[in-house]
Amino acid sequence: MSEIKKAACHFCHMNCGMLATVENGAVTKVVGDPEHPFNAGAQCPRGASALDHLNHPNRINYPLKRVGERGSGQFKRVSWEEALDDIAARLTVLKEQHGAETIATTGGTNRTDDFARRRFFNLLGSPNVVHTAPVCWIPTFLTEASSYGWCASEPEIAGAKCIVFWGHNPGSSYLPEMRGLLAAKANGAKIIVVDPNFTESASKADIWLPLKPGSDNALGLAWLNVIINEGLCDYDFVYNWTEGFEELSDRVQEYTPEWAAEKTGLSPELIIETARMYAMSKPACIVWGVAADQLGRGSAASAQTRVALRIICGNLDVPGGDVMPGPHPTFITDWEMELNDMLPEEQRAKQLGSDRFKLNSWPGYKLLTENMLRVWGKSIPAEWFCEANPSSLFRAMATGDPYPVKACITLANNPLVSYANSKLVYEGLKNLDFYVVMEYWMTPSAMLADYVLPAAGWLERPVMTTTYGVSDWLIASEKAIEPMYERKSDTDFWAELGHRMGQGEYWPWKSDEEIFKYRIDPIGLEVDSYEEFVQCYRMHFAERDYRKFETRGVATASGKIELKISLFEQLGYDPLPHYVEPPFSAEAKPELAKEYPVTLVAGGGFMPFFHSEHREITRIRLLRPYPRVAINPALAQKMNIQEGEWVWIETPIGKVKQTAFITTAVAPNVIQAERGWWFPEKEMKAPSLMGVFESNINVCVDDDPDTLDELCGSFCSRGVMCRISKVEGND
Ligand SMILES: Nc1nc2c(c(=O)[nH]1)N[C@H]1C(S)=C(S)[C@@H](COP(=O)(O)OP(=O)(O)OC[C@H]3O[C@@H](n4cnc5c(=O)[nH]c(N)nc54)[C@H](O)[C@@H]3O)O[C@H]1N2
Ligand SMILES: Nc1nc2c(c(=O)[nH]1)N[C@H]1C(S)=C(S)[C@@H](COP(=O)(O)OP(=O)(O)OC[C@H]3O[C@@H](n4cnc5c(=O)[nH]c(N)nc54)[C@H](O)[C@@H]3O)O[C@H]1N2
Ligand code: SF4
Ligand SMILES: [Mo]
Repeated sequence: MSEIKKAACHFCHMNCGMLATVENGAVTKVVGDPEHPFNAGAQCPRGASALDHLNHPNRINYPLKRVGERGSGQFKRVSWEEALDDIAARLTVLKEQHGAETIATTGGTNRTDDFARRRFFNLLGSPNVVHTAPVCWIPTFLTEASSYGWCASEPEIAGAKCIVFWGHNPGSSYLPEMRGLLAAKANGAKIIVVDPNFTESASKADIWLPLKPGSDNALGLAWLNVIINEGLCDYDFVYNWTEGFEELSDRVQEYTPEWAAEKTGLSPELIIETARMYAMSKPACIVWGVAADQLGRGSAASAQTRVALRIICGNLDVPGGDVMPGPHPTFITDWEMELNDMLPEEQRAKQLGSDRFKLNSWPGYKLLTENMLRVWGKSIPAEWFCEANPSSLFRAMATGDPYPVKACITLANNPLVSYANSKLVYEGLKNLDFYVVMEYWMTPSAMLADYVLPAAGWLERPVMTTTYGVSDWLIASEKAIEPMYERKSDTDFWAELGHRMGQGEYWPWKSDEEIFKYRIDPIGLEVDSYEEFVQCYRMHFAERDYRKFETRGVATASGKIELKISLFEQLGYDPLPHYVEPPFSAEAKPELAKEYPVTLVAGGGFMPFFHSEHREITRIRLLRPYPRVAINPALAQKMNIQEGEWVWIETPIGKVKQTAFITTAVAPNVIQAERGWWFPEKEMKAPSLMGVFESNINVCVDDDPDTLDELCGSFCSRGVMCRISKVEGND
């Protein structure tokens, strides 16, 4: 018997609709769903490899327990009962002896266990939940939320007259979104791309602004200067709805286009022309990418400029502008599922890094939540928005300062590759008393674990996505088959561990489907089961409302849209847009400029990979067998480097090698290295750990606390000082 199941690809954030054919309990075919609005039947190479992922011989299919030394690669198969009983017993002892805060967790990007991890940790009593939040979206979101009470995360580019893609390249990182860009362009919208490199998206732009890596803050300030001084603001909007315009006007006077030209490498004329283009096209959108969150110190300050631009030009929450969704009104959101109130105040205070990086942790979250509850009746989830700082966590693991971290559960994350300063992360993980990883594969990080647990993939479990829990829409998919072998869904893992640790009453559901049904019920669609919801509706969009600041008010302390952000002031930060020197510029570190004369961009999504994933899948790997670093022909010639040759990339903290890709897409003094590299085919034990220190660019990316964003603790991967040299002989 053959059946078609409505699945959703979870190999990137687009969650394209997929149709999975199931025959006799096995998935035999996966194709793009022609009726799905996101992908309209298309599949990228990752989506097309769904069956390879499902059936791959390297997949972890049973719980594994370490039997040799940590990192020796020796594991034995155990039952789930044995693994969960032992994990629960060990965590209970650690909590009793050292306190719940000594147990931490790390997670990956936009996965499926969203609320469950946080619920478990709140009930456990530990505030030390970590994701790559500080470098992925969160500084911008939280700056926006502080200024106008939510994030304007839904740019309506179809109706916009001008669209600014700011450090964002859908041409590599959100393929289906590229259709929107092309359609908007065909519709006559002007496209501005702010990116040091000539990307797929830049190739479609009316104006490409190739600024120096890390100089976004200066460009934003100069745009504000031009728009304010040329009187191009939406004054009705500014006077009726905002606070702080006078102070903003005074503040930006010093940031002239000439001043910014020196910082950005762009001409003053181009800065002025593009500022006018953005301000004079109404409505307009700023679609931002995570480049702007990865500037290190100054990431949130750079977000402040984009926030102010959107406000003074009247593009906030208007049709064709940057729409602010707010929470879904009836669906039970992640925030409602997390049980944040269960985490005692004294445990919140122990959140690592929250004394210094206050916006993305309990101090900021508490204030934001108070404001949001007043206007929306719901807050943003603590997951991603209220976290321990990753660098503080790994330092605490490695050094015991301010207190030792004894145990960690890593789920859907490859810390050795994803966070800055991989060698420090390694020291930290090696130092743990107890480490648990739930994974598809034996990754370098999983090699260090005491238990490695088998995770079910998107064909084996239902998925419901609400964009980190903050969109007013949701998309849902059903599982095609039951999990193969002994794989489990991530949520099942948290629930089953919770049951063993005295949390039973808080985990009343028996399956992911039951949880999702419980959460969609208040929408009132009258479906008998979650599967019926997926078959009949598959997604739900709350009714779209614009200019909600008029009807609902604004979730800030003043009740106004704040150009001068009072919440920043409350936390002790500068409330107005201002300049922060990038942490690795020649001005910031003149002593290093001579030795490390090249600027490294250590990031940017690229096809066919998603972060550190898919290196095992042959037909994907064949598309890009080795890591590549983009080098301008002039620099390559100077360094005597030929196309395809191995090249050392070196910063003061580390050295890795990648192969040369010689291209004029990068400027002569800039290189762009790929991220996420390790080699599943290499030796599966320490110290090699599948070559994780050979080409993984985060070996070279620093996380010195003084270089991190002051508000959110983001590390800098865009604009790092480095030097390159040809790899000689058998180096
Ligand atoms: N230098 C530099 N560093 C960066 C970035 C950069 O641009 N430059 N980008 C940053 C960004 S934006 C992000 S989001 C992070 C990404 O960081 P991660 O999320 O850690 O990256 P991935 O490699 O996608 O995922 C890690 C692991 O999760 C496993 N996995 C995937 N899905 C699931 C699942 O559903 N359940 C379970 N149990 N396991 C799963 C995968 O097999 C993989 O081994 O990296 C950040 N790090
Ligand atoms: N193929 C693929 N797709 C992905 C991912 C992946 O790993 N691979 N990861 C997913 C995730 S978790 C995320 S967060 C998104 C991220 O996707 P995006 O938001 O598009 O961000 P990035 O791809 O990291 O970087 C975007 C652009 O920033 C440019 N850039 C580098 N330095 C600077 C700078 O200093 N200023 C400016 N303005 N631009 C700069 C790079 O050249 C790059 O083109 O992609 C998602 N999609
Ligand atoms: S773009 Fe590719 S990886 Fe992303 S959801 Fe669609 S098919 Fe999957
Ligand atoms: Mo991300």
